[in-house]
Amino acid sequence: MDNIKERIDELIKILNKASYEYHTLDNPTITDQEYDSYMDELVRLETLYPNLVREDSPTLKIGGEVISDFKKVTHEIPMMSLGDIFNEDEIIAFDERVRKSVGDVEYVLELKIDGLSVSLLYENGKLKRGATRGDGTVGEDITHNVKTIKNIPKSLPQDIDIEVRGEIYMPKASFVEINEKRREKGEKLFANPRNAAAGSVRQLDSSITKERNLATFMYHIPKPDKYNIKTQDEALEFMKTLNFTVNPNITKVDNIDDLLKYIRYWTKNRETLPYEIDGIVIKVNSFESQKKLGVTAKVPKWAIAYKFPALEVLTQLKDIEFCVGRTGKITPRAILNPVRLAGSVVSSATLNNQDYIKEKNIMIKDIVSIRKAGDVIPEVVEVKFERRDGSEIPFKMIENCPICGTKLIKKEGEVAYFCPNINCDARNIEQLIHFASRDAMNIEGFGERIVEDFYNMGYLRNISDYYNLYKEKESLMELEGFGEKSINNLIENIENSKNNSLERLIFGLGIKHVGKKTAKILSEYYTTLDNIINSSKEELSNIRDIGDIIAESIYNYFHEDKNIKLINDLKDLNLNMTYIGKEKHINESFIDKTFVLTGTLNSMTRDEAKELIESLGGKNTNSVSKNTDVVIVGENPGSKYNTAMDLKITIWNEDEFIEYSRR
Ligand code: 1X8
Repeated sequence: MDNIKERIDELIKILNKASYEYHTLDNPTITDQEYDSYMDELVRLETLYPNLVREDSPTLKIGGEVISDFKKVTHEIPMMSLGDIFNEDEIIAFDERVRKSVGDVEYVLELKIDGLSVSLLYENGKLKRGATRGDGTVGEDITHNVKTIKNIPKSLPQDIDIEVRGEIYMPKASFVEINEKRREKGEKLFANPRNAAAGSVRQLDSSITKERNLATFMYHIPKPDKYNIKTQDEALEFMKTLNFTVNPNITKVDNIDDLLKYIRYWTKNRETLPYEIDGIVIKVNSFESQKKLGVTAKVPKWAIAYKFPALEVLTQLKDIEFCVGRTGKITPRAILNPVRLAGSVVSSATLNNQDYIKEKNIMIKDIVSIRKAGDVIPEVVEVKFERRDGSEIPFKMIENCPICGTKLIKKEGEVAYFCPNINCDARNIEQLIHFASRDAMNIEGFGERIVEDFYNMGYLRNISDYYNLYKEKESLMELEGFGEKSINNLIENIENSKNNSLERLIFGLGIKHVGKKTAKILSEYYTTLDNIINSSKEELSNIRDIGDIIAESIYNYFHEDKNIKLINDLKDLNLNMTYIGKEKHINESFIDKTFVLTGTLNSMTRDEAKELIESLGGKNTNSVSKNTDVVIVGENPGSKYNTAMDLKITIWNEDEFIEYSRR
């Protein structure tokens, strides 16, 4: 019997260690199969000897517990909140106040996790209670749910009594996955990971919480004296030895310059993290100094939260407008009361299509929350229904093109409406903008405003007009806001674009279903535009990645009189119509530098990214070392990201990578 008990203890130790390495350290040392076989052995022994089943056995099913209501718990030491500051001047003022009181000071800087605070109570090394912050004094007992969170240890490696505090959050990946499932089931979507985490913790049935994949970072010990801990960074280290997950991106600084550097770094790079943060917490490291600084009625004077510019804000939706794209597609757009969002002023947001508006039940005059999607185009997240007062105006889809008045059509299997008029001004202008855009002919200077003006003045009605603009030089120079120099620049940019490789021209033509990638495939395969024009539908559809629909669209495009004329005009104007091959521009940011990729990029595959790096003169390697020049970090990066930070290697996020590659 003693032998069996020993083996059970041993198995539990192995399984707990494996689970900790897997969930907390993200660094498994045994395979899933090994884990399963230890677990099987433990289950077998426990079935044979039920009196030896330990209270904290990992076999005990966690996540089936259902409670009838949340018990109130009183925090022995109140859970404080922090004072908020919003700009660098306030950070400097905080630092000055602290120094006035305690002299030289060391700060611990921590990421402010956008989740909800939790208190965990252990007795004799066993998890006894989990509680929310509540109003700081009285919170709610969520022990049954806390037990389902994988990186919260159920028992500690030391048999001590301790309370630790931290943040429960939902990783971005879990958030996306959970909303995906909710969408499929027709359930209401969570607005953001924070709301999703809060909703998941307030569940009576813990099996629901378990499915939500929550996680924690612990950052505070309320009674450090008991363990002879004298500073915040010792407290963090101590929690690590107890198998709690402590955020890895924590640093110590002793001067304002380094403090601001950290703040600026994370303001810029927070999107690269796999979880959301809403600021930086600045804490005086020494507990003695903390005591000296003291507290106010509500918040400590030894710590403060610097809040980032908001990623999501409320504003009023004043109106809904409709944009006509170059293919005639109609996209509704929300006109907003201008608000600051993530560092810029936003006055409109996309509404995608009429179904999206209906799904979210959006009305004109609603108060809505908006956020930046993928960090660029603002998007309406949800309506604040509780703010409605009856004056809202229901949305009605238009029936005619807002520009040319033609009756809109809806095609089989498509959600969006289209303007079918191929001479619609809006379509023409969008097509001209597209032709000059960066990924197409890359004619610098021809943005939205100028193309629209030149179109309305009659200088630019179709694509070939770009290449005849030089004839209008004298009269263009007379226009307000243009001088000889700027017109010369525009004309030179147009001239240069004549030498572009074929794929840019093909993409620029705006053939339906032909994106950048298809344009490249066609160019590589056929090498000249004439070969493409003379190809049959069958031949086209036999090319890798080109299906029947795309083949049909390409074939039809090159057999329409209007387009044949355009191509002939462009030929006469001496545009290059052959594939030049891999464009190899040597780029200062890449040449002779060593790159490492980690995480998933949104706009390209790993192989495409590697190809791009090499085409610009850079080298790819797989592991981060002192010799690495740049680490490119996508979503859900691995440990390479942390190594890069430890080694202080330059980190680019995806946008920066793309930005540098285009210079
Ligand atoms: C709130 C938070 C703190 C920390 C991280 N995330 C938060 N949401 C931290 O100290 N690392 S501290 C805190 C509070 O005291 N209200």
